Amino acid sequence: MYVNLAEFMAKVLPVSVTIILPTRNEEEAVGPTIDSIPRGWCDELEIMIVDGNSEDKTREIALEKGARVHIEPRKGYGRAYRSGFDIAKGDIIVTMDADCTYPAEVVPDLVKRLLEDELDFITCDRLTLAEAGSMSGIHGFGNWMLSFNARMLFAYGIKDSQSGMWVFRKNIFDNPKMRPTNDGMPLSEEMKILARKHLGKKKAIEISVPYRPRVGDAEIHTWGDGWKNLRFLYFKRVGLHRTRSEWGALPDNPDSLNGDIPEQK
Ligand SMILES: Nc1nc2c(ncn2[C@@H]2O[C@H](COP(=O)(O)OP(=O)(O)O)[C@@H](O)[C@H]2O)c(=O)[nH]1
Ligand SMILES: [Mg+2]
Repeated sequence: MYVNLAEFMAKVLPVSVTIILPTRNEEEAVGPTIDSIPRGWCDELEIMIVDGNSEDKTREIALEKGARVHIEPRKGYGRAYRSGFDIAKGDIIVTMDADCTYPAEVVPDLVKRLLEDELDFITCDRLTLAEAGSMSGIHGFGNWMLSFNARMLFAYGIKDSQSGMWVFRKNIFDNPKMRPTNDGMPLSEEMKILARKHLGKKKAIEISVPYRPRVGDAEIHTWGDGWKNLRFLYFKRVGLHRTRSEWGALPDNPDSLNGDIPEQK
Protein backbone atom coordinates (compact mmCIF):
# COMPACT_ATOMS: atom_id res chain seq x y z
CA MET A 1 0.00 0.00 0.00
CA TYR A 2 2.70 2.49 1.06
CA VAL A 3 4.89 1.37 -1.81
CA ASN A 4 2.09 2.14 -4.26
CA LEU A 5 1.46 5.49 -2.63
CA ALA A 6 5.16 6.34 -2.87
CA GLU A 7 5.17 5.29 -6.50
CA PHE A 8 2.10 7.41 -7.14
CA MET A 9 3.60 10.42 -5.38
CA ALA A 10 6.78 10.05 -7.42
CA LYS A 11 4.73 10.51 -10.56
CA VAL A 12 3.15 13.76 -9.41
CA LEU A 13 4.91 16.53 -11.29
CA PRO A 14 6.39 19.12 -8.92
CA VAL A 15 4.78 22.13 -10.60
CA SER A 16 1.70 24.32 -10.48
CA VAL A 17 -0.32 24.41 -13.68
CA THR A 18 -3.11 26.70 -14.90
CA ILE A 19 -5.33 25.51 -17.74
CA ILE A 20 -6.99 28.50 -19.40
CA LEU A 21 -10.18 28.08 -21.44
CA PRO A 22 -11.54 31.20 -23.19
CA THR A 23 -15.32 30.95 -23.36
CA ARG A 24 -18.09 32.71 -25.16
CA ASN A 25 -21.47 30.93 -25.05
CA GLU A 26 -20.06 27.41 -24.62
CA GLU A 27 -22.77 25.93 -22.35
CA GLU A 28 -22.88 22.70 -24.35
CA ALA A 29 -19.16 22.01 -24.34
CA VAL A 30 -17.61 23.72 -21.31
CA GLY A 31 -18.73 20.99 -18.85
CA PRO A 32 -17.38 18.03 -20.86
CA THR A 33 -14.17 19.98 -21.60
CA ILE A 34 -13.52 20.58 -17.88
CA ASP A 35 -14.43 16.96 -17.07
CA SER A 36 -11.94 15.68 -19.65
CA ILE A 37 -8.97 17.29 -17.85
CA PRO A 38 -6.98 14.69 -15.86
CA ARG A 39 -6.51 15.42 -12.12
CA GLY A 40 -3.92 14.65 -9.48
CA TRP A 41 -0.83 14.61 -11.74
CA CYS A 42 0.78 17.88 -10.61
CA ASP A 43 1.23 19.75 -7.32
CA GLU A 44 -1.47 22.32 -8.02
CA LEU A 45 -3.95 22.48 -10.87
CA GLU A 46 -5.97 25.61 -11.58
CA ILE A 47 -8.68 25.39 -14.25
CA MET A 48 -9.86 28.85 -15.27
CA ILE A 49 -12.36 30.04 -17.82
CA VAL A 50 -11.93 33.59 -19.11
CA ASP A 51 -15.45 34.41 -20.10
CA GLY A 52 -16.39 37.06 -22.65
CA ASN A 53 -19.81 37.96 -21.27
CA SER A 54 -21.56 34.72 -22.21
CA GLU A 55 -25.34 34.99 -22.33
CA ASP A 56 -25.96 31.31 -21.60
CA LYS A 57 -25.11 28.98 -18.70
CA THR A 58 -21.34 28.80 -19.40
CA ARG A 59 -20.24 30.49 -16.15
CA GLU A 60 -22.76 28.63 -14.00
CA ILE A 61 -21.57 25.27 -15.33
CA ALA A 62 -17.88 26.16 -14.91
CA LEU A 63 -18.50 27.20 -11.27
CA GLU A 64 -20.40 23.96 -10.62
CA LYS A 65 -17.41 22.02 -11.94
CA GLY A 66 -15.11 23.86 -9.53
CA ALA A 67 -13.33 25.99 -12.12
CA ARG A 68 -12.15 29.55 -11.48
CA VAL A 69 -14.25 32.01 -13.47
CA HIS A 70 -12.83 35.34 -14.62
CA ILE A 71 -14.93 37.72 -16.69
CA GLU A 72 -13.11 39.70 -19.36
CA PRO A 73 -15.85 41.90 -20.83
CA ARG A 74 -13.61 43.20 -23.60
CA LYS A 75 -14.30 41.33 -26.80
CA GLY A 76 -11.98 38.87 -28.49
CA TYR A 77 -10.20 35.53 -28.21
CA GLY A 78 -6.81 37.22 -27.96
CA ARG A 79 -8.07 39.71 -25.39
CA ALA A 80 -9.27 36.83 -23.16
CA TYR A 81 -5.79 35.25 -23.23
CA ARG A 82 -3.92 38.54 -22.73
CA SER A 83 -5.84 38.88 -19.45
CA GLY A 84 -5.77 35.19 -18.50
CA PHE A 85 -1.99 34.86 -18.95
CA ASP A 86 -1.46 37.77 -16.57
CA ILE A 87 -3.62 36.41 -13.72
CA ALA A 88 -2.92 32.66 -14.02
CA LYS A 89 -1.51 31.33 -10.74
CA GLY A 90 0.40 28.37 -12.19
CA ASP A 91 4.04 28.38 -13.24
CA ILE A 92 3.01 26.42 -16.32
CA ILE A 93 0.14 27.57 -18.54
CA VAL A 94 -1.88 25.28 -20.82
CA THR A 95 -4.45 26.64 -23.28
CA MET A 96 -7.35 24.91 -25.03
CA ASP A 97 -10.71 25.87 -26.53
CA ALA A 98 -13.75 25.10 -24.39
CA ASP A 99 -15.32 23.09 -27.23
CA CYS A 100 -14.10 19.48 -26.78
CA THR A 101 -11.80 19.68 -29.83
CA TYR A 102 -8.43 19.40 -28.08
CA PRO A 103 -7.21 16.24 -26.27
CA ALA A 104 -7.02 17.18 -22.57
CA GLU A 105 -5.82 13.64 -21.79
CA VAL A 106 -2.37 14.40 -23.22
CA VAL A 107 -1.81 17.48 -21.03
CA PRO A 108 0.13 15.65 -18.26
CA ASP A 109 2.51 14.10 -20.83
CA LEU A 110 3.04 17.45 -22.54
CA VAL A 111 3.85 19.18 -19.24
CA LYS A 112 6.20 16.32 -18.35
CA ARG A 113 7.97 16.72 -21.69
CA LEU A 114 8.28 20.48 -21.16
CA LEU A 115 9.94 19.89 -17.78
CA GLU A 116 12.15 16.94 -18.72
CA ASP A 117 13.44 18.46 -21.94
CA GLU A 118 13.76 21.92 -20.35
CA LEU A 119 11.56 23.47 -23.01
CA ASP A 120 9.84 26.85 -22.74
CA PHE A 121 6.98 26.48 -25.20
CA ILE A 122 5.10 23.67 -26.96
CA THR A 123 2.49 24.32 -29.66
CA CYS A 124 0.23 21.41 -30.61
CA ASP A 125 -0.19 20.62 -34.31
CA ARG A 126 -3.73 19.45 -35.15
CA LEU A 127 -3.28 18.79 -38.85
CA THR A 128 -1.29 15.55 -38.74
CA LEU A 129 -3.65 13.62 -36.43
CA ALA A 130 -6.99 15.39 -37.09
CA GLU A 131 -9.93 13.03 -36.66
CA ALA A 132 -12.63 12.73 -39.34
CA GLY A 133 -15.09 15.65 -39.26
CA SER A 134 -12.91 17.85 -37.03
CA MET A 135 -12.15 20.39 -39.74
CA SER A 136 -14.48 21.32 -42.57
CA GLY A 137 -13.02 21.52 -46.08
CA ILE A 138 -12.98 25.30 -46.10
CA HIS A 139 -11.40 25.55 -42.64
CA GLY A 140 -8.83 22.94 -43.60
CA PHE A 141 -7.96 24.92 -46.71
CA GLY A 142 -7.91 28.26 -44.84
CA ASN A 143 -5.71 26.74 -42.21
CA TRP A 144 -3.28 25.39 -44.78
CA MET A 145 -3.20 28.73 -46.60
CA LEU A 146 -2.51 30.72 -43.40
CA SER A 147 0.09 28.25 -42.22
CA PHE A 148 1.77 28.38 -45.64
CA ASN A 149 1.92 32.18 -45.54
CA ALA A 150 3.23 32.15 -41.96
CA ARG A 151 5.99 29.71 -42.93
CA MET A 152 6.91 31.79 -45.95
CA LEU A 153 6.94 35.12 -44.09
CA PHE A 154 8.64 34.02 -40.89
CA ALA A 155 10.51 30.87 -41.95
CA TYR A 156 9.71 29.44 -38.54
CA GLY A 157 8.91 25.90 -39.64
CA ILE A 158 5.60 25.38 -37.86
CA LYS A 159 2.96 23.15 -39.49
CA ASP A 160 -0.19 24.44 -37.78
CA SER A 161 -0.14 28.22 -37.35
CA GLN A 162 -3.75 28.33 -36.06
CA SER A 163 -3.64 25.77 -33.25
CA GLY A 164 -5.03 27.03 -29.93
CA MET A 165 -3.32 24.48 -27.68
CA TRP A 166 -0.02 25.57 -26.11
CA VAL A 167 1.92 24.44 -23.07
CA PHE A 168 4.49 26.91 -21.75
CA ARG A 169 6.20 28.49 -18.78
CA LYS A 170 4.48 31.60 -17.47
CA ASN A 171 7.85 33.29 -17.01
CA ILE A 172 8.30 33.63 -20.79
CA PHE A 173 6.27 36.85 -20.34
CA ASP A 174 8.97 38.31 -18.07
CA ASN A 175 10.40 39.39 -21.41
CA PRO A 176 7.96 42.11 -22.57
CA LYS A 177 8.76 41.18 -26.20
CA MET A 178 7.12 37.78 -25.61
CA ARG A 179 3.76 39.37 -24.74
CA PRO A 180 1.34 39.01 -27.67
CA THR A 181 -0.41 42.17 -28.84
CA ASN A 182 -3.42 40.94 -30.83
CA ASP A 183 -6.88 40.88 -29.21
CA GLY A 184 -8.50 38.63 -31.83
CA MET A 185 -7.94 35.24 -33.42
CA PRO A 186 -4.50 36.24 -34.83
CA LEU A 187 -3.11 35.98 -31.26
CA SER A 188 -2.78 32.28 -32.03
CA GLU A 189 -0.26 32.70 -34.86
CA GLU A 190 1.39 35.58 -33.00
CA MET A 191 2.20 33.27 -30.05
CA LYS A 192 4.10 30.91 -32.34
CA ILE A 193 5.93 33.67 -34.19
CA LEU A 194 7.08 35.25 -30.90
CA ALA A 195 8.06 31.90 -29.39
CA ARG A 196 10.26 30.90 -32.32
CA LYS A 197 11.76 34.38 -32.57
CA HIS A 198 12.55 35.03 -28.91
CA LEU A 199 12.87 31.52 -27.42
CA GLY A 200 14.41 29.75 -30.41
CA LYS A 201 13.82 26.44 -32.18
CA LYS A 202 15.38 24.35 -29.40
CA LYS A 203 13.15 25.76 -26.62
CA ALA A 204 9.94 26.25 -28.62
CA ILE A 205 8.77 23.08 -30.36
CA GLU A 206 5.69 21.68 -32.12
CA ILE A 207 4.12 18.31 -31.20
CA SER A 208 1.25 16.59 -33.08
CA VAL A 209 -1.90 15.81 -31.07
CA PRO A 210 -5.37 14.56 -31.99
CA TYR A 211 -8.08 17.08 -32.93
CA ARG A 212 -11.80 16.28 -32.66
CA PRO A 213 -15.13 17.58 -33.97
CA ARG A 214 -16.50 20.58 -32.11
CA VAL A 215 -19.36 20.40 -29.60
CA GLY A 216 -21.63 23.47 -29.80
CA ASP A 217 -21.71 26.20 -32.43
CA ALA A 218 -18.58 28.13 -33.36
CA GLU A 219 -18.75 31.89 -33.50
CA ILE A 220 -15.84 32.04 -35.91
CA HIS A 221 -16.54 34.09 -39.01
CA THR A 222 -14.72 32.01 -41.58
CA TRP A 223 -13.97 34.70 -44.15
CA GLY A 224 -13.66 37.65 -41.77
CA ASP A 225 -11.34 35.84 -39.36
CA GLY A 226 -9.35 34.27 -42.19
CA TRP A 227 -8.75 37.68 -43.71
CA LYS A 228 -7.80 39.24 -40.34
CA ASN A 229 -5.32 36.43 -39.74
CA LEU A 230 -3.72 36.87 -43.14
CA ARG A 231 -3.56 40.67 -42.81
CA PHE A 232 -2.01 40.32 -39.35
CA LEU A 233 0.77 38.11 -40.75
CA TYR A 234 1.78 40.71 -43.32
CA PHE A 235 1.46 43.67 -40.91
CA LYS A 236 3.49 41.81 -38.31
CA ARG A 237 6.17 40.95 -40.85
CA VAL A 238 6.76 44.62 -41.63
CA GLY A 239 6.25 45.74 -38.03
CA LEU A 240 2.98 47.60 -38.60
CA HIS A 241 0.81 45.66 -36.14
CA ARG A 242 -0.52 47.69 -33.20
CA THR A 243 -1.70 46.94 -29.68
CA ARG A 244 -5.16 48.27 -29.06
CA SER A 245 -5.31 47.53 -25.36
CA GLU A 246 -2.83 47.04 -22.52
CA TRP A 247 -1.42 43.70 -21.41
CA GLY A 248 -3.21 42.15 -18.43
CA ALA A 249 -6.62 41.98 -16.78
CA LEU A 250 -8.49 45.06 -15.57
CA PRO A 251 -8.47 45.33 -11.75
CA ASP A 252 -12.27 45.48 -11.65
CA ASN A 253 -12.91 42.43 -13.85
CA PRO A 254 -15.15 40.07 -11.83
CA ASP A 255 -13.39 36.90 -10.65
CA SER A 256 -14.76 33.97 -8.67
CA LEU A 257 -11.70 34.27 -6.40
CA ASN A 258 -13.21 37.59 -5.26
CA GLY A 259 -16.73 36.15 -5.13
CA ASP A 260 -18.13 38.77 -7.51
CA ILE A 261 -19.32 36.63 -10.42
CA PRO A 262 -23.10 37.21 -10.79
CA GLU A 263 -23.79 33.44 -10.73
CA GLN A 264 -22.06 33.17 -7.32
CA LYS A 265 -24.48 35.52 -5.59
N1 LIG B 1 -13.61 35.20 -23.68
C1 LIG B 1 -13.83 35.07 -25.00
N2 LIG B 1 -13.76 33.84 -25.58
C2 LIG B 1 -13.99 33.73 -26.92
C3 LIG B 1 -14.30 34.85 -27.73
N3 LIG B 1 -14.46 34.40 -29.01
C4 LIG B 1 -14.25 33.06 -28.99
N4 LIG B 1 -13.98 32.63 -27.73
C5 LIG B 1 -13.67 31.27 -27.27
O1 LIG B 1 -12.42 30.94 -27.83
C6 LIG B 1 -12.36 29.55 -28.20
C7 LIG B 1 -12.04 29.47 -29.70
O2 LIG B 1 -13.16 29.82 -30.47
P1 LIG B 1 -13.77 28.83 -31.56
O3 LIG B 1 -15.15 29.33 -31.87
O4 LIG B 1 -13.66 27.43 -31.07
O5 LIG B 1 -12.80 29.11 -32.80
P2 LIG B 1 -12.10 28.03 -33.77
O6 LIG B 1 -11.58 26.90 -32.94
O7 LIG B 1 -11.01 28.83 -34.40
O8 LIG B 1 -13.17 27.60 -34.70
C8 LIG B 1 -13.71 28.96 -27.81
O9 LIG B 1 -13.60 28.30 -26.55
C9 LIG B 1 -14.63 30.20 -27.74
O10 LIG B 1 -15.71 30.03 -26.82
C10 LIG B 1 -14.38 36.15 -27.09
O11 LIG B 1 -14.65 37.17 -27.70
N5 LIG B 1 -14.14 36.18 -25.74
MG1 LIG C 1 -12.42 25.77 -31.41
